[in-house]
Amino acid sequence: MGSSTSSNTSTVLERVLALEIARVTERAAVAAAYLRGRGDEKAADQAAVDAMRREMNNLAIVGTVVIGEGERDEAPMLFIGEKVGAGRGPKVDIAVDPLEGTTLCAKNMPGAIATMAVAEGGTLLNAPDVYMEKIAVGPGYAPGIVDLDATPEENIRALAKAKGVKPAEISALILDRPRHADLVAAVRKAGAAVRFITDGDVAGVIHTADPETTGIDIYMGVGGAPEGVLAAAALACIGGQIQGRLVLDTEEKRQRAAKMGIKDPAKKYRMEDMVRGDCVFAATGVTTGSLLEGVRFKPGIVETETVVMRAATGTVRWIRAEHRQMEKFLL
Ligand code: VTB
Repeated sequence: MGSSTSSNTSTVLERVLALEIARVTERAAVAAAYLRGRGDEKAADQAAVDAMRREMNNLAIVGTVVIGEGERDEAPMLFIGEKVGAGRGPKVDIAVDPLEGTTLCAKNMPGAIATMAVAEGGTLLNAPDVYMEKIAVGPGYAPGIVDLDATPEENIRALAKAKGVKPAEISALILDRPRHADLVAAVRKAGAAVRFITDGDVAGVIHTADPETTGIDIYMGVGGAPEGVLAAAALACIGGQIQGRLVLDTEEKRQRAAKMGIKDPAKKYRMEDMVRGDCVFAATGVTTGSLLEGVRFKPGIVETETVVMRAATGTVRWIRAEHRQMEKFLL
């Protein structure tokens, strides 16, 4: 292993972090999994945050959280701006969602994951925890095939045409929320099918990358901005397109965004604007979903499933781990 200076960040992202990052999401996922089905979202989230932070501080990085659990004045752990890592190694930006789908975990429903991304320093969008309008499709389409500024009908028609199918053969994934009533009606009017998810749009966006398996061609709608940046990090690895626009509908939100350096509150971010360099993305299943198996507790063994992806190479690794050292999870 070479010396860990910022000049060889790429090498370090590849050779060290691809495995190390999996430890971090594994640990967060197991911590949350102990609290599956207890109806306590906060406790599960806190357990995942604590575990993720502890494990992350073993990484040989000089990390700054740019997408985190909240903003500095709220002083949660893993707040935006928090320095993480062992304090030696490359300077990196960190995006975390230690428990994506807290409700799914609290209710023990499919699809909760622990997820994070590590990117070269200064290359991830620094976004406040507000809503983001999103649209995403998988790889293989001409740039700009769908667009946030086009109508849902136009997007469905353009996608169907590019895929060489009728709109009726297109499926859109949308968060099941009253705010999406008009969007859902428009997608159906265009002839496409809607599949709903109750939560978890990071995995939702990732599903567009493999429509033959998932049956999902396009993700549309308004979800969390942090999840948008994490989803962009994943798509930067596996291909596809995502656009996002922050929903800054109050003066307070515009000011929070301005403090993070966002000059144009109406900016439409392309994937390349949210993730500007190499990055590594990882997610471990907490509850079994269509992307990942959840944590399984067996006598003397904890099993986890993790996916690790890297932007520079497009490599995707699926890591099924059997953990036999229980002490590490009980700290
Ligand atoms: C969004 C979505 C997430 O929660 O943040 C959603 O991006 C919250 O939306 O994946 P509501 O405020 O409408 O509940 C998730 O679904 C899970 O954290």
